[in-house]
Amino acid sequence: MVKDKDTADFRHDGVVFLPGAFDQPWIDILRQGIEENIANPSERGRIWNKDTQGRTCFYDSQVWREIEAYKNFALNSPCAEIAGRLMGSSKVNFFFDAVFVRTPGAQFRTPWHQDEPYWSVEGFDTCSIWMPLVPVEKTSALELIRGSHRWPQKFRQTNFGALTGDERDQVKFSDDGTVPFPDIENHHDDYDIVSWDMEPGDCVAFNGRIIHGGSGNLSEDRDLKVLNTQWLGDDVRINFRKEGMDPDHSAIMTEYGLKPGDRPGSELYPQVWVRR
Ligand SMILES: O=C(O)CCC(=O)C(=O)O
Repeated sequence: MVKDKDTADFRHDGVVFLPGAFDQPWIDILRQGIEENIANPSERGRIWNKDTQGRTCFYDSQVWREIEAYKNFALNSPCAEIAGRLMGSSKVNFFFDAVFVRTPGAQFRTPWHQDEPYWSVEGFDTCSIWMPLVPVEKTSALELIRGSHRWPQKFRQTNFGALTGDERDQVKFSDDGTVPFPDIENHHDDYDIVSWDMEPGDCVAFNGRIIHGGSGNLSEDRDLKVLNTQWLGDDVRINFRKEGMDPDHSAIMTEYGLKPGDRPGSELYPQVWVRR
């Protein structure tokens, strides 16, 4: 399913579109899981945005150990192999799941950001698999700036805590050497931005350093339910960031005996795929 060209494109562009990567049984399993998740959010679940008409964007993460459907998908679906082949890694550990659920007509767009600066790990070899469980038009799908995972500039990231106002979510990106993101939203044509019309079963796989955002802009009759799973390849090591992390795994990592510099492992970050 992953061709040599996909692996080359993933390395070069930081993103590939894989149509029809997952078959109907996985879609059905995940649809059931996401409904269960919406009905029973974890303590990390939160509404990122609610507009004046009551339309919401809900986010939750790291729920796979509680929701059987997510666990099954993480451990048994082709995801880990897809990620491993795209990253060119010898082994792949599961990192965590995240869901993004927008109600019909929600306009809220995720601010432009990179994922790795929020994580409790660091490394180039990461792969996130963004998988909508309903059809999504290109204008409402995740947008990514091709090749930006290799840009040398360190950007000051968006504090997603500002969306919720919740003290637990606050991340302070004030490190020297960072600059604010340029105004990508109002200068779309200046960037090599990609997104795709997608059907359930399709996915977009991207490197944790690529600049991405968007989604939303939904028409009145469209909702958007997405599961994103994040995967770790060969060079990834644990890193606790003084500016904070979101989601912050440092406490649970410490509880499991994992410390900065370690390769993520244990039952928290299971190794799901090995190259043979
Ligand atoms: O789907 C979205 O709105 C945001 C997804 C995203 O930023 C991510 O998965 O890192």
